[in-house]
Amino acid sequence: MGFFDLFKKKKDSVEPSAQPSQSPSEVKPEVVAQPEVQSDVAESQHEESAPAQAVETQPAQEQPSVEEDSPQEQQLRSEELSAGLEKTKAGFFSKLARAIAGRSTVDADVLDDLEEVLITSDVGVETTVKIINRIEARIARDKYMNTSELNSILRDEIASLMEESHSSTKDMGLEVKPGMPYVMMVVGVNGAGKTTTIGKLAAQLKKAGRKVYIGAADTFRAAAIDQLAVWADRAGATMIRQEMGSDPASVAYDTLKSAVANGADVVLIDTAGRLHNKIGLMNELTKIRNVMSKVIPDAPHEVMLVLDGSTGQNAFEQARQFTQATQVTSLTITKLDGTAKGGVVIGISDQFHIPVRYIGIGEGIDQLRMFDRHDFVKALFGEKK
Ligand SMILES: Nc1nc2c(ncn2[C@@H]2O[C@H](COP(=O)(O)OP(=O)(O)OP(=O)(O)O)[C@@H](O)[C@H]2O)c(=O)[nH]1
Ligand SMILES: [Mg+2]
Repeated sequence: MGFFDLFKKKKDSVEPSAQPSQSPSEVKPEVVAQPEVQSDVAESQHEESAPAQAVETQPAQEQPSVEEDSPQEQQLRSEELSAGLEKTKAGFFSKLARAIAGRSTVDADVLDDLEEVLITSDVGVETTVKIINRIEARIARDKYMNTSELNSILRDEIASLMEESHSSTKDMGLEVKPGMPYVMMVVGVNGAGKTTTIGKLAAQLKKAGRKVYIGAADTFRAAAIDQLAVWADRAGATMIRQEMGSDPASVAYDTLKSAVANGADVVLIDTAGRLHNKIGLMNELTKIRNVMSKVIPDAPHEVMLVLDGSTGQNAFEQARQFTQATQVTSLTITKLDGTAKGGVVIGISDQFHIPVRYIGIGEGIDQLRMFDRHDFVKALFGEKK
């Protein structure tokens, strides 16, 4: 099957919903102030901080753990992924099809055009050069490559450039251990999709039977806290908040204390994206981390940077800045549903050597996918023939 056939083979079964089935703004959170159990890990400096107000958005009812999807569910998920990446796929393949039209062998001209296709698909210059070099090496070895083989070779090379992101699909890939909550701090610029991603992730963890606590450490705007409360409510997670303007580190501290005292499995900490310079960002993130490690010595277990995939090259720049400001251990690339710039996933994963944990393919609560490099190339290129 050639590129044209692949490109023509349109997915018609599942379309990504542009709107969430129920927008967070339509849901009124049921806020029940409930005093948290105090644990004895409190440090004196924090005891004077404003008392945490726990928002129990839904009775914490344990649900049976969901292990693996059925083959039908897997099929549906891969169709949804394919539909979510439709714009990237269409952009890439139409350019690629144009680049190889009327040519049978992969020669220098085809490689030049392929280079341009990859760069204009936001894969990034460094990663593009790497891909081209690998293909050149294969041609040098095999002496000849026809253009119909290029598809399969590109797929293999692209998959091998990306980091493996999960060792298991259990608990959305997080290594949740009994006895101590798994703590994830979520960072990223304003509007990248941090709060939405936390809401979606909390919902999926809850579905897998986990007790989830969310810390509203983005204290810049009251609306930010309220938005998170709506997501926590929908997900069935407990949110710990303080007033707007309070110290984010203090909120993070209160959240961890409550989570430990109440036997939570996972803690997700939302942070603000509105920090005007790198020093300010670094100081704030360092402060939050230090305070958390006073409650759980190895917390945070994960610092996840959320990047808006539709910003293309800008997402690379944000990754650069955040990796300089703090130790980032995983990535989520959001908004891949509305953009043809999905190639950023390939370049960012390769250049920063940070695994992409999740991708966002819509605003809906279930439109966060665990990233799997093989599923990703399959969704972009279609099944291997
Ligand atoms: N289409 C689409 N929209 C998304 C996705 N993820 C987030 N969004 C939208 O992006 C917008 C910003 O998302 P937020 O979660 O508020 O972003 P944030 O990083 O928390 O922003 P601040 O709190 O302002 O720092 C919202 O309108 C979300 O619905 C996605 O995967 N696809
Ligand atoms: Mg937010």
